[in-house]
Amino acid sequence: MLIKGPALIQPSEITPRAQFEARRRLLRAGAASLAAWTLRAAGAQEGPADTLGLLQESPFSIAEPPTPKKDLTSYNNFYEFGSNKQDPALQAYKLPTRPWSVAIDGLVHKPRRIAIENLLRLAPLEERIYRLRCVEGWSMVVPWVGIPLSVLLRQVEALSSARYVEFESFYEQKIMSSPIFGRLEWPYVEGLRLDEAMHPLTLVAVGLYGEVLPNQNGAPVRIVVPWKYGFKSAKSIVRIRFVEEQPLTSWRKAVPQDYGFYSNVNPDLIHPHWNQARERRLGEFRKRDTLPFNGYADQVAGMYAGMDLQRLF
Ligand SMILES: Nc1nc2c(c(=O)[nH]1)N[C@H]1C(S)=C(S)[C@@H](COP(=O)(O)O)O[C@H]1N2
Ligand SMILES: [Mo]
Repeated sequence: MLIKGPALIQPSEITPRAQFEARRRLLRAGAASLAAWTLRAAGAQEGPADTLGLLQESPFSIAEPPTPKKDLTSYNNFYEFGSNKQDPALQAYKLPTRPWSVAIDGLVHKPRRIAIENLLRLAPLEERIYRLRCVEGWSMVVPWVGIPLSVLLRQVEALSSARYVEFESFYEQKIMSSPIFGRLEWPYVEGLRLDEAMHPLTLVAVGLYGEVLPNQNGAPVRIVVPWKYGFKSAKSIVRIRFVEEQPLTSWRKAVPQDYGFYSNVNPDLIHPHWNQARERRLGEFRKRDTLPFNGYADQVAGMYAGMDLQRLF
């Protein structure tokens, strides 16, 4: 169902706003759901965006309306820029997003460093709408622009000993919180098992709402793992390392009793300190029931067959 887009797209060339709004109206009308559809640049502004031609909608996209952009960009966790949900929107302008590159190394045959400008040349852009939920209890539907992480990981030819990947976020003390912030240490570190990292629902995102990723959402490139709690989705990454042992992630290191490595969305988990059964979607009042694996169980539950998810949470 995918319609192939052009191979040469840069983050600066992501769908202009007007075009996206037209598409969103279609989404709202329920026309999109899982159907592939395209929108020509006709009537859109001139300039680089014209080269987009056709865009594509991920078959993983859900039909629910996206959370308003102002909510996605004004209520954030990005602790390098403070601990209030409003801080990242005010402080993350300090993040220097150019020049930027992502090193992919560790247990691989061909380590590489990929400049942000080249990152998206590796695959056609896909625009994807995902539900992403955070352990704090709020949830949202984000129209991410990104490519599957697997596209990047395949560039380096992993050694057979590699079993996990570790993500490292950008850190610079001059502009960010001090090296130990509360109990969190910088740089922020997250990780996935290799099969999770290769799953087509795991993205490297470079935009949202058809626009370049705002700094507070993890510019210029961040991970998105929609069936896990938000903290697994490392922002502003500079390194992806293939490793043999399960990475010691920032939150686990800081508060091991509360944070598991897997962190799959699980309403049934009996957690020592909080209940994960319900969530509030940004912009809504009434809480809704949280779905196992955030509603992506059909796609991802198989990866955890036979695992005790109460113990390996
Ligand atoms: N580098 C870094 N990445 C991070 C965080 C962070 O503090 N630093 N916070 C995480 C948490 S706790 C959440 S809930 C999500 C929030 O992403 P959003 O602001 O785009 O909604 O980012 C995750 N990625
Ligand atoms: Mo979070």
